[in-house]
Amino acid sequence: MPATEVMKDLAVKLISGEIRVVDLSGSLGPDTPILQLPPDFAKNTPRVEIHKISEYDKDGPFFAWNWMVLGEHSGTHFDAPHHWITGKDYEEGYTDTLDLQRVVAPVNVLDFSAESAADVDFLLTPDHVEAWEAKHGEIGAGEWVVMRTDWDKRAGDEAAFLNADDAGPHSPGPTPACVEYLLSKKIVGWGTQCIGTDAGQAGGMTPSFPAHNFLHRDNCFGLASLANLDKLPAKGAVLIAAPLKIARGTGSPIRAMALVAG
Ligand code: 23J
Ligand code: MN
Repeated sequence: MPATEVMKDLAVKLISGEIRVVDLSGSLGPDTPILQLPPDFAKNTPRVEIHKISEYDKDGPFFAWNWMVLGEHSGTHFDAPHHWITGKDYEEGYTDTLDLQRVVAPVNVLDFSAESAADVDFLLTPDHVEAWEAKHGEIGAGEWVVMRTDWDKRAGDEAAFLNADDAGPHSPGPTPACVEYLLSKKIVGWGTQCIGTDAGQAGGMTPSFPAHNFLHRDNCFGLASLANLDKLPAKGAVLIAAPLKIARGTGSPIRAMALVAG
């Protein structure tokens, strides 16, 4: 079908609801879980704040509006290559310079929610991904890969979402070899439902935070705190994950969404 016909068809099916837009973002506000790195290791992102400017009152008679305190890496968000030292030299590695064509792409949804419920430190390996591909089809170049853990069900309870104890945070994520395997497929990026693209215990891996290290080394993108992956098919949806055009930004909160048939 010619592209002009595809566009007409898409427009009709969006209006009719035959193609649905699924919301993949969590609510962004003071209760949004925020990553907490050990304070002796690094400075942290502040909590989200929403301050009223006016609400049809003396400060603005006809209008309501707010201003915010908002870290780039807050809530459902995008990691650009410049976020990590391994990606620091990509001129197109910032939120305002990246290639927007890349962020709208087919999405592979790897459902490891049962494994993650059974083990909060569950690690996804190349063997897991290959078994998933044998069942659902190969992961292709330019595609997103996201790991379903149903961690979004914890997002209303920051302690449960971060899930930290004396040994640090506990949440599922990929092994270093898994990230390398996905990058060998030339994916555009990797997304999770947890606070970051890496597992809770990834600070102790070699290298530290392998998803960040390898993804951004290869000019690829990360997505974190994704919601509603349980509403997506394993294959067939199109993910739209566009960051704000922050000047020289390293990441951005996003309204992540997927186009889904039926
Ligand atoms: C900096 C250091 C470690 C991590 C992160 C940031 C993130 O998760 C992030 O939001 O990029 S794990
Ligand atoms: Mn981030």
